[in-house]
Amino acid sequence: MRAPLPSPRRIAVGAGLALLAAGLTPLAASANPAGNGLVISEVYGGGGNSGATLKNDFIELYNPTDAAISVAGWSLQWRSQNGTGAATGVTPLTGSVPAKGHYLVQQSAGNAGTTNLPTPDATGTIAMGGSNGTAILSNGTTAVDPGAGSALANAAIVDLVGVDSNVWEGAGKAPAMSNTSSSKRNATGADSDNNNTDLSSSAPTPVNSKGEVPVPPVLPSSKKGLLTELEKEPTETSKPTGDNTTARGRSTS
Ligand SMILES: [Ca+2]
Ligand SMILES: [Ca+2]
Repeated sequence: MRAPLPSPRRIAVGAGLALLAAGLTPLAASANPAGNGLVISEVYGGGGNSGATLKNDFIELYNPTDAAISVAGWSLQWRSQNGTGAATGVTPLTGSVPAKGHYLVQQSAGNAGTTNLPTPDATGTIAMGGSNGTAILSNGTTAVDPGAGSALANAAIVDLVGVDSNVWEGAGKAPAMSNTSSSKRNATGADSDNNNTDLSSSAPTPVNSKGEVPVPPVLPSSKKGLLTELEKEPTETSKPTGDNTTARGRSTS
């Protein structure tokens, strides 16, 4: 009668180990391979750096579902490449991410760059690393400590992207960014919880919740022809003359 008892126990233990091996699926708030929750779709820390087109850093979210998802009370957080302990930057979020749509969180600006981001959905002041660091989407506003290595079992983390950083999801970190490249998902919204295969680096493509993208400023060099002649000639000839006249007028009187 005692012989059959160990068998079910062994099966239960075996099942538990299998779940552990599978990445603790029932406990993992950040596990979203089913495409049923928000993901961090893009991370860019080179904004305003030398050679950058965009003036600001940003983090972009994507909603792969058919219904809007509220982010009220949530936050986007940042920890540097070799950081330990809690995230050092926390940007509270408001509003919601539209169905099959994006949500743009603007971060700090640098001295270079020519183009503004489209109107952001939330704005923070985090100076993100230009080539590396960790972005965390949290379901609260308390700074999260993502630990080190794979961070798949933290209930406060909805999604995490470790860009050449000391913490990541699953099998490895996402490759480094640069002043002209962001870390973004290879397929829209696709999240297997492995940063190393889910994301790669290419030119930044920020999109806000209205679907708007950056609009480059109109530079004088692009206005060739009649418009330039009409605008430039009167300005160039009248300005020195005006200045001289004013200077002479003042010195005379
Ligand atoms: Ca994930
Ligand atoms: Ca994008």
